[in-house]
Amino acid sequence: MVQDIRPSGTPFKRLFFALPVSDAQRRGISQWRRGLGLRSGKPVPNENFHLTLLFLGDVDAARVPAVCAAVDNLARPGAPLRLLLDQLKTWPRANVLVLEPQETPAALRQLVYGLQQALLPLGFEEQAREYRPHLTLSRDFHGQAPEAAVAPDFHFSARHFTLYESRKGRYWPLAQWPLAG
Ligand code: 2AM
Repeated sequence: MVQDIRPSGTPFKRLFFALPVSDAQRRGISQWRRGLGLRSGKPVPNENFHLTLLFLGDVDAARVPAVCAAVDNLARPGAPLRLLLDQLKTWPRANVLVLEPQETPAALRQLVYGLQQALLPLGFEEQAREYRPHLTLSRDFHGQAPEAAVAPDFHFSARHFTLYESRKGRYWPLAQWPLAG
């Protein structure tokens, strides 16, 4: 398998935890996005839609099993995570166009907090920024969010969360954990 290699010769992977998006929902969001007629930015490919929980960045490949083991013992919400993506926003500093929920479920905050805490002993630092659930629609986006003719109203539900590797513009699931049961 082709590996990304540090100058020191150590293989690494670019990793993040996220809630996956179902195929049906990808199609729905992509179709709705087409209706926005975006003129700025690079649209995120449908197959890459996700809701980031925690971005880890470049991690030595040999540490992936330890990352997974740390997460194995995490307290889970005990039920699917549901949220309503009903806000179209720009994040001007990150230059992204995103879908956000108006309300962030407490169980989602707890999951993200739990992930951060579980990974502290492995040397991953706590995130300085406040967690904001979002689904990125477009990157390198400049200007204001367009007026949507049809207001966003995506009822999102996740039964598990996933550790992804970002490689060559695609996201590859490495491991997943159920949220309930
Ligand atoms: P995303 O657009 O794929 O979700 C590293 O900064 C990555 O973490 C960003 O590319 C973004 O990935 C995600 N991110 C940035 N700010 C965030 C925030 N406040 N809450 C959650 N995820 C964030």
